[in-house]
Amino acid sequence: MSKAIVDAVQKHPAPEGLKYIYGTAGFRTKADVLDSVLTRVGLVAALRSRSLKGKWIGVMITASHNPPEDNGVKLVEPLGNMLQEEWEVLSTDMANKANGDEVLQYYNEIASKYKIDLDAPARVVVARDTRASGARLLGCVQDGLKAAGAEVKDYGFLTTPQLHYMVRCLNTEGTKDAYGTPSEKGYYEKFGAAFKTALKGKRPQGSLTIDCANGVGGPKLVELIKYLPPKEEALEIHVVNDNVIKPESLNVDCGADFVKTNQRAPPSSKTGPGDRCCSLDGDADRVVFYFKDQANVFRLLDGDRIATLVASFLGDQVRLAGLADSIKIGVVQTAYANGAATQYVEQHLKLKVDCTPTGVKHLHHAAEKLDIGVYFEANGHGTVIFSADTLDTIAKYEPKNPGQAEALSVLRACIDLINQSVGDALSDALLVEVVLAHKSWTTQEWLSTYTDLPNRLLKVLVSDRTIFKTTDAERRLTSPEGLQKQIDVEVSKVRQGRSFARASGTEDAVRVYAEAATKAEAEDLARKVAELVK
Ligand code: 16G
Ligand code: ZN
Repeated sequence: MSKAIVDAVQKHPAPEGLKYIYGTAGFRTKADVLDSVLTRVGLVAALRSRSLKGKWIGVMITASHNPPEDNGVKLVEPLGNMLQEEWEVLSTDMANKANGDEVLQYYNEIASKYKIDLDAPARVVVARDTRASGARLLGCVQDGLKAAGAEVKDYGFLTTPQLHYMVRCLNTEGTKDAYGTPSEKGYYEKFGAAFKTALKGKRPQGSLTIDCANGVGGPKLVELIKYLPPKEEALEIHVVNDNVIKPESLNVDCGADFVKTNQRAPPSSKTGPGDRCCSLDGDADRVVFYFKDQANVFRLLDGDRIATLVASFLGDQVRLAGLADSIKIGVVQTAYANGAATQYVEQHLKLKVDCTPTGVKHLHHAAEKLDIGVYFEANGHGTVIFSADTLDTIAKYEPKNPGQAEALSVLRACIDLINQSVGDALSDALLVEVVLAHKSWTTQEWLSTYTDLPNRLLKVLVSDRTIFKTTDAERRLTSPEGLQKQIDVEVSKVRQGRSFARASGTEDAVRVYAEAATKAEAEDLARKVAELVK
């Protein structure tokens, strides 16, 4: 095996002078400098699987909403969670070893440090999005996996959440926690059936247009639609921006990141006032909704809105089922959540709000501590997770009357409809449709639940972003010294002011967020804080 590892690494030499980091969402950069990283990730995946007695580990090749020339890779833990932080560090170190001998030495060091039996089975599942570089990078991972003697299942093209689903299904197959059939068909059948049951014969108003960012979500959505109830009985879906034949169009002028960042519909959109739309990102783990109002003004319904909608609905169903005393719902947000959303959850829905640092893994961990944890980043990443005790309570509960029985059955269907392994744009979009159908709400009614505080996000280029250190879920700076005090002074000058600065985890920049009672005050505050940061 040793020679095979050295040979595989030498086949894909590392470019000189580059430093790779396993960041918030794995390794991500220009695709043409990733070959060496992918081979080494293959080795790490095999080690991780062996350290867990041969459990299946996932490798997803994607760069999400990044431009077409980028790519990336991330590892998935057995239940579909993001890679453990300790292993992120090992991955970073492995990616930066200079040559085959150093890689082999580090491989053996990891094995001895974690007492990994190198003869134990290693099992790894791989999949990729539709980027042109994906096939080549897949070859690089496979070289690493083969050299490490791993058993490999290649699912071809999948959305990121579908890969997480496969990993969880494979590891729970045949146990009491079995999550589903580990195949694409199994995924569509599970989510399609749950959608039908959760609707309870109610029909969403009008149709839904789904912009797929010209990414892998397009063909997968077209497939999923075949498993949904016929449009005459339930939901009519129009699929747009699903061109994966032209990989250079991925995420260009469309998709969730475009819509959220530019606060407008994709230029190609032909929808009229009131038409309900949503956009996925390039690997379909993010979704945001939007529509044009009667005055033709663009209205965004982002991750904060999805969280409030879903939390309020699940809260109602838990109460109607008679379970309010035993099941508590909480919402997890980041500092980017609009202050009005936080206030709405706390004061109107009367639910607990937790705030965590940016990045799905932080929200996921916080949500795991709740009975029902609803977590969404404002940018549309998110899902709902149910604790083992809550699942048990809901499964065993005997309803006392037909009303309770009805709510209980909706809750059970929602559990199946929500991808428990990770935020899934396709499953999240269907969940939103279920809630709107039950509430008989239009997007305008959904929007009217509260009014967002005007806000502004700025990107500031600094000479060294690593000096910006934060505390309190990134809401306050501890370094550079004195800066937080200056920000506080500016915040206190505007009405309903809030502002924070944090180093980006994905770009070489500091992000400044500000909100206030009026647009002018929010813009002004953001500008002033940006000046302080420079
Ligand atoms: C990554 C994160 C996303 C986060 C974003 C923040 C995952 C899967 N993705 O894309 O959740 O919102 O980084 O980027 O965790 P920033 O650090 O550049 O602001
Ligand atoms: Zn994504």
